[in-house]
Amino acid sequence: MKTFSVGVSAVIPAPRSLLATGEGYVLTEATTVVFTPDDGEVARIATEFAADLRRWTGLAVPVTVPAAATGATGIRIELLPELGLAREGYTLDAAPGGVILRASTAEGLFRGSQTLRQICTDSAIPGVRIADEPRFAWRGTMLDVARHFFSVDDVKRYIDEIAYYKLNVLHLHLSDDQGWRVEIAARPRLAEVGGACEVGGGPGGFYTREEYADLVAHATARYLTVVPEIDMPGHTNAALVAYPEIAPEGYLTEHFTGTEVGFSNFDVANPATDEFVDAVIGELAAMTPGPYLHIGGDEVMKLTPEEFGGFVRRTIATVERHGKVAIGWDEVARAGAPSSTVVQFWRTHPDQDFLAPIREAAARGSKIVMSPGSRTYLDMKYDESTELGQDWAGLISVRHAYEWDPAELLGEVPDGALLGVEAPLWTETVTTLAEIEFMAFPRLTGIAEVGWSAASSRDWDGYRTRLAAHEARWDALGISHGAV
Ligand code: TNX
Repeated sequence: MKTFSVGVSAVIPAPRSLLATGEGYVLTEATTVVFTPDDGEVARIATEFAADLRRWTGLAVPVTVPAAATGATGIRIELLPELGLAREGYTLDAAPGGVILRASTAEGLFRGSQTLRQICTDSAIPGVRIADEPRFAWRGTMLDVARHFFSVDDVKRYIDEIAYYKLNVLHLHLSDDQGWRVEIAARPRLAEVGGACEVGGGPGGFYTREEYADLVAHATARYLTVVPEIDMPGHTNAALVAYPEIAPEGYLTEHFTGTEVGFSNFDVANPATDEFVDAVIGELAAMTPGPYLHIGGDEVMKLTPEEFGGFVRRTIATVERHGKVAIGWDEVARAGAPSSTVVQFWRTHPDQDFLAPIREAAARGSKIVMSPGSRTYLDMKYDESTELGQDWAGLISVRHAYEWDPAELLGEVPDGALLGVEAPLWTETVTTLAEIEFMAFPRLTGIAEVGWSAASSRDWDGYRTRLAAHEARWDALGISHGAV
């Protein structure tokens, strides 16, 4: 993607500290990108940044390691573990004599290189001193590829767009009533049959194992962890159409193109269901380099609490047996999920009835991801005039998505229990990449800042001013977006 400067005073998410120092580093034909040490990841980050700069400025921007770069002038990218910066932290200094980006991990360098991309103009890198690190470890977005299917290329482009805002988790909702979206070799009918449907009756689709691996690699290269979700035991109509033997007795197995929820579930008393779950989770775990596997668990309406709880606990044990950490929608907190399970809060805000079990889970040791429907749901309409989207969790203006605090909402929990924030985009009404972008930007930008920036630094008026520069960039790059 082409670089487009938003200016030194418009970085989103706002850095921990940023001091504009005036005169900056002027880009010339002599400008080089120098990286150290001579390490594969550092080289890749330096090379990609230089390529971006080249596209943007038309300058040659050679990339070298220091030994080869005698007399080189320009941009230094330095991995210095001994600095002891936070995992994703970095420092950035730009002055007439040159630019230095430093971090203690390659991930920190990558995050810092996004700041550099934001502030760099076609002729200079403005004078600045930045010291930055995130507030929360989990800054995510979820894309529902089940209600409508999106191609690998579309998802890759979206990944590029969100990495620019230092998001680090892409949660893929890979299965629902309308479609199953990833090939599982041990259960081939899931993708072949379960994948051939979507909301509204379109053809659907699925990612082959190779395509899924390609998608994950694209995300990993941008330091985004892919968290795959297989939603169980409800939201499972597509799986049941493919494998009717694990449906409850009398269940009518037919493709579903509507948008109602709560009508489907596995036959949780059938041993074949546990075998099915083990096969799916085992294969998906082996295909997924990240530590997490999402088991869904939401909106199960036809099972008793005992049936639901038993299934959830067995499924979490299966996830753990395959070496992953389980995460589930907040219903799992009431189902006796062990403290190793991450709980994702999704209810409207503030709903104390739903928050109490989340706080109790946190008190028992579970980590919490906050996705309050009334703040983070990117499928909610901006206002009454928004054509796309729903409104069951309320209307969510750009300001409303920005002006809230996850710690304040969650309330008293042990230190470290709040892992971070995630903005889900359900796609019942969303059918194209342009529509994804329209619903995500600029609300997801605000969630990125909620997750990254210090609570004390957040202020709507300042944020809104910074956002204007990003809107201009989206317009220049053809990224669609809502209005502030
Ligand atoms: C609720 S939030 C759901 C999804 C829908 C969404 C629409 C959650 C865990 N479940 O199945 O797509 O509302 O906004």
